Amino acid sequence: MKRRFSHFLAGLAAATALVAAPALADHHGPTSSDLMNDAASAGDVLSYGMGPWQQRFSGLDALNSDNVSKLVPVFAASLGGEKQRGQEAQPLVYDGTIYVTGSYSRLFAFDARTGEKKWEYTARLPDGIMPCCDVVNRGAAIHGEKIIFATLDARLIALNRETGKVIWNKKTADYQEGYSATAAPLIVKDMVITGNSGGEFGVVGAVQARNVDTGELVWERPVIEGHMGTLNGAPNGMTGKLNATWEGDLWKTGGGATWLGGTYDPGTNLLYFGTGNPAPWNSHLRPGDNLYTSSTLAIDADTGVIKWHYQTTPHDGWDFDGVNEFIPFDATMNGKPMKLGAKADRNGYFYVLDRTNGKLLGAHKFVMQTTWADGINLKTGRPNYIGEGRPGAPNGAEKGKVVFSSPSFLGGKNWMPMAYSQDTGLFYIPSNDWGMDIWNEPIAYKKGAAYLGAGFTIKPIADDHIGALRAMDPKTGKIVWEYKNAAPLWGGVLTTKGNLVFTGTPEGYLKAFDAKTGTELWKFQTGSGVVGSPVTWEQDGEQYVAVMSGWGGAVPLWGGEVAKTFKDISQGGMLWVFKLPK
Ligand SMILES: [Ca+2]
Ligand SMILES: [Ca+2]
Repeated sequence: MKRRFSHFLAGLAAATALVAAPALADHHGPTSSDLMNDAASAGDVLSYGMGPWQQRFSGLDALNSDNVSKLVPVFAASLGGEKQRGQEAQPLVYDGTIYVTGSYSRLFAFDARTGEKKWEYTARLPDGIMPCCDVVNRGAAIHGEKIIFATLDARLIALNRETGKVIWNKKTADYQEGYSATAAPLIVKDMVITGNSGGEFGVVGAVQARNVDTGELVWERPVIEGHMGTLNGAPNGMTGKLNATWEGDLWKTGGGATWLGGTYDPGTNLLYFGTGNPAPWNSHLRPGDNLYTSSTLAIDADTGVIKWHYQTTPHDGWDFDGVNEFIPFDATMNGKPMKLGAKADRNGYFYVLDRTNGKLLGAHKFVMQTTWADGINLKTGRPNYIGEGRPGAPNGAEKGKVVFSSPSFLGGKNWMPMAYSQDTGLFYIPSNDWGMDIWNEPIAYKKGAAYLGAGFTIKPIADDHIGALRAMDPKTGKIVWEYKNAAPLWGGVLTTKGNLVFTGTPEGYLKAFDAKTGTELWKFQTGSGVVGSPVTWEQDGEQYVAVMSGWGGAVPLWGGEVAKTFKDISQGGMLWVFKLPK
């Protein structure tokens, strides 16, 4: 009991720090204030990332590195259906119900004590949707009586969380132009904030804020310079400066999809959204930095105005989307307490920024090899590019010079979210060591068609692993420990005050590690690859852990020569829930 009580006090302190007054319980469901307090409320998991900072850190320690070896399943619940594929969702837990999204734009409600299905909603998807990288969904958002998720045909749907009946259903973009949506929505100040997918089809990345009760648009901010933002139906200024870093009309199909959603810092009122690759991949067709692609943007939550940007890969030529989660954290650096944020980028570097102004404070390689750049210049913030690392320009109709590039376009880290422990001060990065042969080809934009102008083959670069879970000290850039995995890691990470780090593997295991040393302490075979994000919460006085199992995602579609590490993995679609025996 001592442990739980101390956690309660810590939670109370954190809650007071985040919101001025504790919100009164609303019998209709969680309020926006409850969502801001999610990291401290141990009895529920109300948001993607377990709080607006999305640190994926739980203050619970009843389950810990001393007893995790005894962890056993409570139940498993099947998503059913003839079609399975990747299950990348993070569960939400509220009021005795576990909510999970499934492949093919489905949403399920399960009894959190028995695993019995309460209801299921399946979106009716049109023919001709164009998801680039499997039919996945990463999670839902909860607010009041609603549960909200995005669908593969670029819609946002709010359901009654008790019945599964539709409350509102809004088109966010045109799927026939190549738009889709897979990220979990973020709820801030009674607005649903979402990005868009489709960077491989020449779409224009944008962030939208909608009224959570009606689904009506409040503001929109396109992230490619030259496009106009809106606020309450009126123009609200151009993004950047027309043609400053794009030639001609290329900005009209410039990419920069904001496909992984964002984080939010209540202290600065800033939303942090990453932006995807510029379109097309063939960089010789678009001279310039191509702002704001492959960047982190800080956006005013009330107006949708961009307050600062930091571009990780100016003039990207390798599909280094900059979408990865930017996680706010507070730490003392150079003797000074600072408001920081960190991102482990597709390009293989881990960036630490001042989250109030975007100033670069550190950039550290977290993968075995980066062939495209030799470090990041801390003064200019720009990569030290290696000229021969860029694939060559096509010669007429012939493809350009093939180069070997590492990381591969699937990234030093892809979508799968890292975690930050307030206890150890370490980030836990689910990373991959792999390279690719890449070359450029001629291409012209055609609505609704792939807009790459490039070809590739993914290759392993190590004998003993592709995946590597790495503990990164954000102050020093030192990798404190690493766990190597044969197949590429593709699932999210959870860390707890119980000195634990959880993540899944394509080989089918959910694993627990000692947060300080990386020693593997526990594993459980779920029957299919784990590419979802685990969560933990307290229920009836016990600590629970849940994760989705179901192999899929981008790797089996694009895996090239690394496919042999996962060729025998079975598909699936199960929610697994664990606790210690009584
Ligand atoms: Ca919570
Ligand atoms: Ca991309």
